[in-house]
Amino acid sequence: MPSRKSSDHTEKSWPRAILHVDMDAFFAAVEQLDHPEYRGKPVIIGGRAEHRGVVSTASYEARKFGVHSAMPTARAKALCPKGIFLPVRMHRYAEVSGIIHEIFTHYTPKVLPLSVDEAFLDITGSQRLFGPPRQLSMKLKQEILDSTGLTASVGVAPCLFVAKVASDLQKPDGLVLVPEEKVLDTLAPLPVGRIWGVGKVMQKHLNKLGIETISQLRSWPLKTLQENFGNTGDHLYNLARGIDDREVTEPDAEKSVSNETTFAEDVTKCAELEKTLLALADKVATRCRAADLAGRVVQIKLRYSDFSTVTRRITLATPVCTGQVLFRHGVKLLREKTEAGSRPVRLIGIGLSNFNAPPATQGDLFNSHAESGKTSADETDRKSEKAERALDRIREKLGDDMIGRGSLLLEPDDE
Ligand code: TTP
Ligand code: MG
Repeated sequence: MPSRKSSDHTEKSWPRAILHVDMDAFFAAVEQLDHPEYRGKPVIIGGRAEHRGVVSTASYEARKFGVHSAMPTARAKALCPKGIFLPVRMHRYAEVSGIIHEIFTHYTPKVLPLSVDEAFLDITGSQRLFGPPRQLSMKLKQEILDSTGLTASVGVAPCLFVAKVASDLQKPDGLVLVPEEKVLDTLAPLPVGRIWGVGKVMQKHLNKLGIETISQLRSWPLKTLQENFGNTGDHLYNLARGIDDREVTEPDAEKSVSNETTFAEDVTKCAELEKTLLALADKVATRCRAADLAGRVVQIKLRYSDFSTVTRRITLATPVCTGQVLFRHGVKLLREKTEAGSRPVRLIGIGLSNFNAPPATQGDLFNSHAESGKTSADETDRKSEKAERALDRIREKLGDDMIGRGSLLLEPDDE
């Protein structure tokens, strides 16, 4: 039956293929992985009801009771009294997040991390090596499962927006391919709220105009949409047609910003090494922010007294540009991956590389996502970025010496 094969575009290479991958019930799935007794049960992760906490996420078993992210935990308890309620263990989720984001880079250098558990991959150029999108996606899903024990859902489409929509269509453990000729039909029945940038307020506005679905939106002329929504009108018009020309840009892997120092006398005490590392991290971060760079790879370098030199690195889920965060990862590498504390050290250094656009400049649509406050760690990191940018401005005005480098106080660990 040659005709079946030739009409099945999922078997062919695509002229442009964007893959969106998103882990299933991420925090809850990690808890079920680490605690086999929770598997198959309603698991709800979040703040405590008595502290007016909210739900971060819920396992698919708990979602059947109507429990969902951002709902007050007290309400979740009322809906699902037999649920297993657990606190957020960000440290553990970040560890798994690091593994999956590393896996993404096996398939293409063009990776745009969106959050702790999701990313876009431009796999257009990867098809020669890994096969067409279905084959590549199955391999990626399998590698994630083998390495972490967790399932991910994948969507592939000719553009970012449709890929993101697609990954959500068959959750959990989904795989949905939307080749060009299926884009319009796939989008048509979906509610307008699925369009990026359409929040609750705009959705209400659209509903009032009688627009519930994307196909209804498509019947409105561009001019009318512009009259009603200004510039956003163009955006609505295009996305309703699956037109989205944003790119997944390759991070500049060559570039790196780093700083190192040689001690007058070899240092064995961890406290002193860490103090120096903090000052170096702050300098590196300040330079990165000045150049509008945020990087995903943190690297430290140590030269021991016998001149043997080691480097240790970690790839993060999202790009960072603050001394606070850089230091936090640097110090973890120092404590866990080197002999600091037992061998005298001559030189210490820290650097940031694998630059992508800083999250705040990735476009409004990404902002709206980021602002939904996905994780407490993200929030802490955003706060430290704000604070450090404020310091940058004061330094610019008053000169560098006015503000001590040690002013970067460490926040309590979020673990
Ligand atoms: P999501 O990918 O939105 O949700 P999920 O992975 O739990 O479930 P699924 O993708 O299968 O629908 O978010 C990823 C993690 O981010 C989630 O596990 C917990 C955290 N999160 C919050 O802390 N608060 C939130 O409001 C949301 C939406 C997510
Ligand atoms: Mg997810």
